[in-house]
Formats: sequence, C-alpha cells, structure tokens
Amino acid sequence: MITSSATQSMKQASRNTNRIYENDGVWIHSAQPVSVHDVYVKQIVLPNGYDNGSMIFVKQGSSSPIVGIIGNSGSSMESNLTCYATILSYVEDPNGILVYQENISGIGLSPGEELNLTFPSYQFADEGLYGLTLSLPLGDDEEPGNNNMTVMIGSDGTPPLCIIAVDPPTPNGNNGWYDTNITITLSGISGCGIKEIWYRIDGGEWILYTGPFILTEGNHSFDCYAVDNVGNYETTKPWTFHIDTTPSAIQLWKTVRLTSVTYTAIVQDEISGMDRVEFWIGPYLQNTETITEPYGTQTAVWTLSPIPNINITVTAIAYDLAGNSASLWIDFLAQDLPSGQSQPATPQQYEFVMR
Ligand SMILES: [Ca+2]
Ligand SMILES: [Ca+2]
Ligand SMILES: [Ca+2]
Repeated sequence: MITSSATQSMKQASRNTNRIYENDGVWIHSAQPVSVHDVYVKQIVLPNGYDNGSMIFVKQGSSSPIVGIIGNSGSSMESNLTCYATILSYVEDPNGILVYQENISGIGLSPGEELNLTFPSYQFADEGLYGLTLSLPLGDDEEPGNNNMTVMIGSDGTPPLCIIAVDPPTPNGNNGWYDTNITITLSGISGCGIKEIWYRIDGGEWILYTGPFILTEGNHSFDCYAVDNVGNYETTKPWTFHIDTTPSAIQLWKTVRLTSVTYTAIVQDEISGMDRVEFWIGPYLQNTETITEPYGTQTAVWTLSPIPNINITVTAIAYDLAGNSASLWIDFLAQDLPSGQSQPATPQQYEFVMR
C-alpha cells in the first residue's frame, strides 16, 4: 500500500525524471514510474503590466494580452484540455462583475511539458481592481489545487506625485533667500509604485534622480516629475530656489575735511543684490543707508559733522538681500589733519560678519 506522503514523493520524483523517486530518504531507480494525472497553471503574465510580486499593475486604458503558463507534472499524456480565462471587475461592485471570459481548447500536454497560452487582449478601461483567473480542469487530476490561479490586477490611471524635500525646509536667509547650500531629496507616490523621477536645474538637461543632491549658490529654476511603474507621468512641477552664500564686496574710505569726516562704502553683490549699509561707532548704530539698486557697484555715504575731537572707530557693515554681511572698520584719530584726501581702510580692517 502506498501512503499519501510516498505518493507525494513519487510525484515529485516523476516530475523530475520519471525514473527516480525518493522512498524513506533513499533514492531508488524506478523502471515503471507511478502513473499520476496532474496538470497545473504555473503563472499568469500580462506582458504590458508591472508585476510587483503580489499584484500585477496595468496602465488604465491599456490593452494587454493574457498569457498563461500551464504544464503537466503527471506521468500521463493529457489531451483535449481546455483552459479558461475569466476577469472579474471590482471597480463598481465589491463582489465582482464578470467582464471577460475566454477559453482555449484542444490542448495536449505530454508529461513534463509546459506551454504558454495567449488569450485575447482585454482593455482595462476603468481604474481600479480586477481579478483574473485561469483554470485548467482535468477530471481525474490527483492534485486539483494547482489547476486554478487567480491574480489581482490594479488598473492605474492616476499620475504619480513627485515630492520634493529641501534641507533646510524653508529659506534660512532674508527675503526668500537661502544663505547656505541646500540638499534636495525627491520621492514619489503612486499606487503601483514609482519607476523613475527626473529633474533639471536651470532648464538644463533632464537628469535621472538617483539620490539626494546639493544645490549651490545661484538663482535657480528647478523642475521635476515622476513616472510610475505602468508609465503614468505627471506634469512637470516648477520650483525656484534662491541661494546666496557669499557676503557682499565692500570697500570703505574716510575723507577728513575742515568741518566733517565722510565715510564712503563702495559695495557690490551680484547674487541676491545689496540691501543696506550700516555705519557704527563702536557698538552704536549711527546711520543706515538703504540701497535701492541691488545690483552693480553702489555707494553709501555717511558724513559726521562736526569732526569729533576724540579717537573713534567707524565700522561699515554691508548686508545683501539674503542677509549675509561683510564689515570694514577705519579709525579716526583726533589729531587727523583735514587733508581732503580719501584714505582707504586696509585689508586688515576687513572682516566678514557671517550670520
Ligand atoms: Ca493539478
Ligand atoms: Ca499611478
Ligand atoms: Ca551675497
């Protein structure tokens, strides 16, 4: 008498060679394999779909042929089989509505043989969930559990969503400017998963996103879009990033006259542009000159009158629109003679005041 586990072992063995089977751990050569009937559905493939391992996704509106891989793991020739394909739509009815029913008949399968069957295409017109079942009935099949296979199919017509994450998340300078480089991380959302994300900087070449990247100083335009696994893609999303990490250029001059001392700051900032120049005596703010033309070489003048009769240090601080600042200082000594000549601050008197 053959036990069911022995039957399993023999079936497994007959699938491999029809000549060898395992019995209680011992491999035995068999001249006469046990005759079994076992046909099966091995796999369902939608050539135009995306299979994520648990579900097949198709693009909404697309038409896809339905391919079934069937086989015979028994030891008998099976002939005149019919394979049935049905699709239930769960788009409007959670119980499913039959929307597709096809069959291929007259199939013959030798022992060990596998066949690809191609059924007529079905167009997944609606977005939502479908169930596709293939069945290969055989009256005396000894393992009927593998004669049917169902896969769930997701029809996706929704464009994916590209998500942009910026570090720092909001401009850390003034007037909408970043005053540091920024790191951009892109991701995407789609029911069927994201295949690719593309971006471009300043209208340049489109670049396939592979990981976070750094955007450096400049007035940047930025576009990105995502493509999902079935080929839906979104409309390009435009962004702008204004990054200025460099303090303005500044020169400071002192001109001593009979009744006044004039301080002249010459400033320039070609990234965010100039905002203002402040003049300080020691820790006290004396005067703020707003720069109305942000670009090009600009001049800010502060006149101190009458001339002081003590030694003072005047500092000029130039702020760009992003909030970066640079300062220069220059001494006035009470014994300075009114020459009317302009004297510059020396490079040693230059310092950046970083935010
Ligand atoms: Ca079977
Ligand atoms: Ca999608
Ligand atoms: Ca700047």
